[in-house]
Amino acid sequence: MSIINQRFLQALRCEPLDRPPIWLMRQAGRYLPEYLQTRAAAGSFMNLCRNADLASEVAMQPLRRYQLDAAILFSDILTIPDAMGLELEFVAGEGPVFNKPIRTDRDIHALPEQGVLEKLDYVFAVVRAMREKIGAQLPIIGFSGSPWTLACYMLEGQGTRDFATARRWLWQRPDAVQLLLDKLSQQVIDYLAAQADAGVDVLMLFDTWGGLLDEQNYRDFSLRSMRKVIQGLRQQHGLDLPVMLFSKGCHSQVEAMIEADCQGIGLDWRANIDTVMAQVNGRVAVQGNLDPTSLLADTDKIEPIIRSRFQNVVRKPGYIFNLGHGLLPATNPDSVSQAIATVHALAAEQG
Ligand code: 1CP
Repeated sequence: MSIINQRFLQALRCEPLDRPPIWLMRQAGRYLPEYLQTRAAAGSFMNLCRNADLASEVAMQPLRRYQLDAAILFSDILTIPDAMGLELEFVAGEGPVFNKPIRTDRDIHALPEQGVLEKLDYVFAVVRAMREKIGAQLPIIGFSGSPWTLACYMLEGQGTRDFATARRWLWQRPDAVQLLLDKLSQQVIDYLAAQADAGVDVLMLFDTWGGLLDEQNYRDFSLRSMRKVIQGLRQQHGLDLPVMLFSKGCHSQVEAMIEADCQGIGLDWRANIDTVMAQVNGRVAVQGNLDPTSLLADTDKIEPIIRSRFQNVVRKPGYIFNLGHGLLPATNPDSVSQAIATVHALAAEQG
């Protein structure tokens, strides 16, 4: 399908543009009253993810409010471990919990390698429903958690502050962790390829917990498995869709990420966007990196914040405007409008 709004795809090829493409991590979510209403109708977050009508509806909600240049699949990164039998639950106020986390090497050996994709059919149904609603208008981003970030939740059993249990495994049982990452990499390859078959245009790996690792472990465990995923997509499935890596807290590893053969890298808010854009110099696209807490400032403060951070990059080839992490539930939707309008104005002034 030939997508009408090519801006995001052009930026991923580092082509010059009159303004950067704009999309926002967690653009569909709890800061929107209409999202909360739809989630309530679904009964729970996982019910929402499993209902193609409602999940595609919430993916459309931010597109109706804002001039965004990409849609993102509405789902979660923890769908793969759930389909592998760990039994995901979202406990109110506590976030994701696995009823059957990995406790021993034996649990890793016992993880299924067959039959996982079939259990994820509901995700591909959401992609198809989104495509039906969006038509050719916008590109759709498909995604997965990175193998390491999935392993973090599987070894820990839930989200924690520093994933100390998962990190301890790395030092105590590195071979077992590599086996886990290899098994996950193959699942991620097949999962992303199936999303591509269902109609997504760009693939993104969320490596939210890559930044918990020291440099060597980041390369040996997290980045190594993401590189495997990219190679698998290309070699096993013959796919040439652009792939973006978002390793939160890893901007000192940009060179290694580029070597992993990705087309774009996401930066969190701690990176200096000017410095990284200069360093990358058009070899891959760079996405980011507004601090999501900045959108909690008074709405009239948003414009000067955006101007001070992004004035030098809005016309640079390969720049994609986004946050440095997901939109927070407390965000005022009007502040999001203000941020987007300011990016438009900044780019227009430089025309
Ligand atoms: O209560 C609710 O309605 C659920 C909130 C929610 C939402 C809206 C969760 C639970 N997941 C999502 C959707 C989601 N998750 C998307 C959809 C599309 C969009 O961006 O608009 C995406 C891409 C994710 C990815 C995701 N889930 C990540 C990676 C990105 C990131 O934010 O770092 C992670 C770490 C998760 C796990 C997860 N899912 C949900 C929560 C609250 C969490 C984080 C828990 C923790 O802090 O460990």
